Amino acid sequence: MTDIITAQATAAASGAAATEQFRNKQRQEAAAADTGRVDALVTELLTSAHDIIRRHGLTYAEYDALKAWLIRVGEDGEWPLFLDVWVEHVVEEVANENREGTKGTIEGPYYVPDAPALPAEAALPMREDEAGTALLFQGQVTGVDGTPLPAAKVEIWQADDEGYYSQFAPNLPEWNLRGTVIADETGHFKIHTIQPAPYQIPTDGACGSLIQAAGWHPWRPAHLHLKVSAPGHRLITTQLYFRGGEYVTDDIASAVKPELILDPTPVADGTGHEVTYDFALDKA
Ligand code: MBD
Ligand code: FE
Repeated sequence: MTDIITAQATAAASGAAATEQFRNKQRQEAAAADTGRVDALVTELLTSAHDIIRRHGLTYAEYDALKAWLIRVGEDGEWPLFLDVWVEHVVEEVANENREGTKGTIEGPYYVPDAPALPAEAALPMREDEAGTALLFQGQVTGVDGTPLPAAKVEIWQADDEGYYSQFAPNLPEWNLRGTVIADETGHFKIHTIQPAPYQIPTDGACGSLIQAAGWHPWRPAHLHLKVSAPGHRLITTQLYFRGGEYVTDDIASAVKPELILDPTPVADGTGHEVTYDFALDKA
């Protein structure tokens, strides 16, 4: 993916990698052509800002603090993080409001396309001594009518036991805990991985400063990220959470939905947990 070397676990290092990753994505180019929509959206956004300034009597000190902070968001490469944590959940809500199948939620800043292809039963790429409780994540991909979808694709990416994502934190193998699992002829998959840790927004960058200044907490609950797709069907981008886990009811990114909470159970031989979650895809 990126030639930015994330030598340190800093906000600026992960921000630079996330910014570079976003630049590789082409989705934004069609939108800029529609003058009327740009006019309406930006005018309303600015009008809302003007209204907030009047209602709260914004001071010059606050205006300058805002300016300084916005400059720092860019310097730290934290626009992808800021937008995905505090804005994307509403974009997702609008984009998926008419879907019938599995609920979607935000993609976030740490997806990398083209993770290594893996067979229907596989372990995610991980270090030999990968820390964390083993997790067997299995299920079936079907249409909304229950029809099994052969050779469905289950792209999965997740943080490790310390809450770090490969390619966005230092000293991790390139594809650690990332894979593209090809389900079998009945849409079934069986993924051997580890339980991810909750994710802490970097505290040393602009987003961390905002969180501290506003008296918020910097955490997302532990989660698995997924993109599930099959020929003739709509790809779903979603995340799965763990019932009872820290921050499940208080996600800084507002991205938890009740339908997306897993109930893993201990495996009989004591080697970890297992959980089954089935995906239903809408027709394209
Ligand atoms: C994450 O891991 C994440 O999923 C989101 C949405 C934002 C920041 C970090
Ligand atoms: Fe995440």
